[in-house]
Amino acid sequence: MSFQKVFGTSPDGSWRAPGRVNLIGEHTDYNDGLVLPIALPNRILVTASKRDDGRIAVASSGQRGVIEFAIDDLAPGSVGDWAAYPAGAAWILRESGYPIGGANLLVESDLPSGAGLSSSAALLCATFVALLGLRDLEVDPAEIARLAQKAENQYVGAPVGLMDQMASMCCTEGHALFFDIRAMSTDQIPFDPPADDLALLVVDVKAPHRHVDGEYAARRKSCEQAAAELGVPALRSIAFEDLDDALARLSDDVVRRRVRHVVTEIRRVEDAVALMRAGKLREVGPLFTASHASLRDDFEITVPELDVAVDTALEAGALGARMTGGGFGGCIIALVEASAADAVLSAIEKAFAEHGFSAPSSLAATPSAGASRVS
Ligand code: GAF
Repeated sequence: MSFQKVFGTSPDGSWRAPGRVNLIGEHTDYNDGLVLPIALPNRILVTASKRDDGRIAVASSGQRGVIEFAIDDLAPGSVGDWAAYPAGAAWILRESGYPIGGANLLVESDLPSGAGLSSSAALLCATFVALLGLRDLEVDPAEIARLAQKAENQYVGAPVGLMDQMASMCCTEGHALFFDIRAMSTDQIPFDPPADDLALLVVDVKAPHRHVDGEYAARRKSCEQAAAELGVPALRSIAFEDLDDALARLSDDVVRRRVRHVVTEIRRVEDAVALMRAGKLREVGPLFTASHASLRDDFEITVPELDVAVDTALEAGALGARMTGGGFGGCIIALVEASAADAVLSAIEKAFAEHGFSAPSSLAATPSAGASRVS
C-alpha cells in the first residue's frame, strides 16, 4: 500500500513495535508479579506524516478505507474497531499533555492478529512511537508502555496488565525481559537457545482468542477479590511458603485454585530466571510444562487445541511446553533439542489433523528488539 496514494503526501518516517511471546509468568502481571517475555521479529509498522490541523487519519493495509478523527473530540470508546487503538493512543497523549498536533498513519503488519502474540499492544506502541517521534518528543520506553496500557484499559476497555506493552517497548535482541511489575524493574536475561543446540518453537493453534471478552476480566476479578479477602494489595504479596495458609483462609474452591496458579507461577518465573542465569536452559523445560498444567487445571484458560499441542510436543520429545499469552486460544511454546524441532512440529500437525482441528502454523521465535524508528 503506497502512503503517497492513500494520503496524497510523502511520509516523514516509519516506526515499528514488535509482538511478543511470554516464556513464563502468565496472568501474573495484573497481580503485581513477574513475567519473562521475548519480543518477536514480527512487528507492526506505522509510517507517518505530520498534520497541523489537530486531526489524525489512519489506514491499514489489512483494512478498507481511511478513518479520520479530531484529537480534541476523542473520548473513551469514540472510535471503534481496529482504529480504537491508534485513537486510544492519541487520546491518552492528549490527556497527558503531549503536543502531538495531528498525523496521517499507515499501519502495516506481519504479526498475526488474534494469535495471542500481542498485536494490540504492538499497534498501540507503534502508534505511540510514531506520534511522539514525528514531534521529536523523547519519552522513556517504560512510560510509553504505561501510557499504552492506560489507552487499552481506559479507551479500548480491555483490562489487560502491563506485560505486553513493556515487552514491545523494552525487550532487547538476544534477551528475555525479566520484568518485576511491583518494583517496576527490568533485567535483560540472555536467551539464545541455538547456542545450546536448542530451539524455541512457537505454534499458533489457530483457535482465536479475544481479551475484551469476559473470561480475561473474570480471572482478573477473582484475583483481585482473593487479594481483598486475604487483606493484601495484590496476590504478589502471598509468599510461596505461605501459600497453604492463604488457601486455607479462602472460602471458595475456584478462587483457591486461581490463587494457587498465580503464586506458584510467580515462583516458576523466579526458578526459570535462576536456571537461565546459571546457563541451565534445558532445565527450564519442566517449568514450562508445570506452568501449562497450572493454567489448564487451576486457572482454566486452555482450550483443547492448546492441550493437544502441548501434550503432543511433550510426547514427541520436547523438554517442556506451555500455552503462552492470555489463553483461550493463541499459541504454545515448546523448548526442544534443535535436532528434534521438525519432528515435534510434524507430530503436532499430525495430531491436529487427527483431531479435526485447523492446521497449526509455526513462527520463528528469535528474541528481538523493542520498538524503534526504522526510517
Ligand atoms: C494478555 C494480557 F494483555 C497481559 O497483560 C497478560 O495478562 C497476559 O494476557 C497473560 O499473562 O496478553
